[in-house]
Amino acid sequence: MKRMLSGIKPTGRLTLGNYIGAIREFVKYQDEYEMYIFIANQHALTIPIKASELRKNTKDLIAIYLAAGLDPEKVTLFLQSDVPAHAQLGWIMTCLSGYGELQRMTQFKDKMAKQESGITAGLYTYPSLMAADILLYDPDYVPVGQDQTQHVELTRDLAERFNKRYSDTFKVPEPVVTKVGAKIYDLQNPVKKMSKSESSPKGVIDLLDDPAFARNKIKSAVTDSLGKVAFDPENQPGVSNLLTILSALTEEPIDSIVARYEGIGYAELKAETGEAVFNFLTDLQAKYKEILASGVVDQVLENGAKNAARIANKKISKVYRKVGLSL
Ligand code: ATP
Ligand code: LTN
Repeated sequence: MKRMLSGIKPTGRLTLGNYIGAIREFVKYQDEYEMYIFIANQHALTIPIKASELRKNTKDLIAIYLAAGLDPEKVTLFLQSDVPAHAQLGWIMTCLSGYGELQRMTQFKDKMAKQESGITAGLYTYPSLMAADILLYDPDYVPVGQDQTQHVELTRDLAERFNKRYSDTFKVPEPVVTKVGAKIYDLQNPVKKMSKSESSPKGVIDLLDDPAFARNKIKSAVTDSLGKVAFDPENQPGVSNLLTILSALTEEPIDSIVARYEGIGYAELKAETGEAVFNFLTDLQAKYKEILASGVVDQVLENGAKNAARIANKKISKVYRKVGLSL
């Protein structure tokens, strides 16, 4: 079985975009791959965050992952900080990364351009830690959003550099970019990504939103004046976005939905999509509450860290030997 690894930062509440673009994909992958998924909580510290908030985000994230169908029997789910080898290899990767190489990272450049003050050194060296996160486990594939592909490219470069300088140690991983159509747009501004940090409150569906409230957001989604239900992201981004959401939640192919809507208007499409979102959230949140109340999260994380550490510790020992840190 091929191995797959991915991480997610616990920096905010999850949206329907995160579910459709990432979590749902992971649930599908878990039967095909040996999966490792971790919460990148050390990465969350690159931007100031309150301890209580970080703790809550982390617990919520795990509970939502489990509620969405990730099976801890199939997937190793753990916290980055529970496996100290991440920080250990992180330092070695930082020392292997070029200063200019990190300066060229688009995400860093964008954040620099936006935030006038409060840029931390951690934000700058973050891609080196991300490389360590990945290389510790020798995964074949790393599923990431488009914005992270440059970091996976850097990871590949660092793996090759290390292998060349010392000897063959790391597998060079392949990024897997989530499929087209797996991008959900802001309901009020359907040319912009639905994003937990940058959308208008009415444009984004939070996975923990009241389901009836979320249904209303779908009902007031921006569409167009063409009056014909068609999948045409360029000319009809709002309608196409609704079709993507409905198709993702019901597993009905977009073509088949479009065919059913011949001669039928947007109000009906919104009502059906709203209902699908309502049902999805109601079900997800019931499971989420049950999971939080059961205390299972701690157990899952404990087992996950044990599993992950077994692999990571072996790798870090090898690296320490090769670079000359262990005598
Ligand atoms: P922010 O909105 O704060 O920039 P984010 O929601 O993109 O953050 P990430 O932690 O970078 O958060 O995303 C986690 C995963 O969810 C990534 O794989 C990303 O590609 C996916 N994802 C996020 N938003 C969407 C979206 N609107 N549609 C599809 N996938 C998404
Ligand atoms: N940088 C990613 C989160 C992340 C990650 C990783 C993803 C940290 N380490 C290792 C894949 C593999 C993000 O911001 N979404």
